[in-house]
Amino acid sequence: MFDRDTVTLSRLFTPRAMARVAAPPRGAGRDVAAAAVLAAQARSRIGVALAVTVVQLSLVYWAGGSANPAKLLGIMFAYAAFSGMFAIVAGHVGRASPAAVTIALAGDLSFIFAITIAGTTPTHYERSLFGAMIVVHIANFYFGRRQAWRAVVLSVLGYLALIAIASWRHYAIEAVGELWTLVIGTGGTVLVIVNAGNVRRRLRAIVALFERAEEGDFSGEYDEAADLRPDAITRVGRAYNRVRIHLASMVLTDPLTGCLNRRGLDQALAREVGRASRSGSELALLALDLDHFKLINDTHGHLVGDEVLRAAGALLNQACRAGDVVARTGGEEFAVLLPDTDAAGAFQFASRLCDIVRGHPFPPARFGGEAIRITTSIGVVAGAPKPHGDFTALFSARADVALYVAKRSGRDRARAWSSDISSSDG
Ligand code: GH3
Ligand code: MG
Ligand code: MG
Repeated sequence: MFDRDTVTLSRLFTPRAMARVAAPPRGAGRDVAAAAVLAAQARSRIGVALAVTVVQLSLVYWAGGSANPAKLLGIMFAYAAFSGMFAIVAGHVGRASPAAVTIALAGDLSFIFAITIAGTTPTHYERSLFGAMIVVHIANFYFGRRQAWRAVVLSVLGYLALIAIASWRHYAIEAVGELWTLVIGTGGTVLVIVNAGNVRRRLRAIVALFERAEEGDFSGEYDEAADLRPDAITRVGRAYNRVRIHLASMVLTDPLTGCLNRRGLDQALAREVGRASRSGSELALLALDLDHFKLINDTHGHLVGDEVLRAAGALLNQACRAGDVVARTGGEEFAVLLPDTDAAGAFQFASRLCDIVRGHPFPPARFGGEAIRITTSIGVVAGAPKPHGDFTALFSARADVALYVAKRSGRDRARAWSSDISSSDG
């Protein structure tokens, strides 16, 4: 199950697929992308115009159509020249502003309405709406929702102009019927734009979750309840929600002890520093290093050493209150993060931890033999976080300095950081 979901996700979220649904570029980036799209689409535009004209001419020659071939060819060449020139300029300048994109779309719509007037009887003018819908769809897909709305407005204006021209030429036009066709066509198009926008927004939310996960932050969850009708995107969101639990435990926890690892601690520290600096409360960090641990391995073997580490992690977790964070930061090194704790409270707790570790018989009974006694040294730092950049790194460094002093002053003790600590030897 887990594997299948992973494979599905990896297929869906290749970097290229993610880039396609990522937030659209803004400003200069958007203009560069628009120019590239216009340049790339020039050939298709000219190709489609040629095909439409060939069909219209075929109708004239083989099906007795009444269109004027010269007019059809004139419109086709004018549009091909316009599109080609536009693409050349866009490619050369390397940018196309939103106004330029709208002009290009207006060119497409002008071609559709002009070829309709030249090649279609007024009773079939609604055919132009199908063409206009394609332009709106292209605008929506390649240039975003705003351009799509502009294309809708231009299409409606174009179609109204078409009807006006037909009435002016005294063609038999049923104006109410034509307007009704226009309303239905526009309504359908609007629905497609809104729907596509929703899909894009939901995919962007999933991409944002993956981007956070890439940074090691698995706290975000896809909000399944917000999807009124669960669909394929909901299934992707659900799959992410399942997978994120596994990923979070793989990336943020230490497999031996089940405590957070260094990355998990860094995240918890950043989170707690943010919270404490917002609320103005204090925060404490303890850096622990088991004493003479090498000796445990040398005397009892690595397996027993591992078991002692596992038991030490459990012991620290037991001693902490809810909200405290225990992490294994290295081989026989741990850290404990204490939110809402001042220097005096943290030092008292650290001293109690020294007592607890010293008094605990390691390892668990299943290893038999005599109980192993170990001790730990602890560096303590506490304070109210300042909202400046490197507080987290400074905090950790100070806890390490205090730990170093605790080791140097004889081990099995806690030392609190102070500005003159490095000169004191306890
Ligand atoms: P000190 O009091 O100065 O900290 O002495 P120490 O022996 O604890 O420190 P040192 O850094 O010299 O050695 C750390 C030891 O921890 C060495 C290594 O074998 C052991 N160790 C580190 N990671 C693991 C682990 O995952 N499992 C086991 N069993 N031992 C480990
Ligand atoms: Mg060590
Ligand atoms: Mg040690």
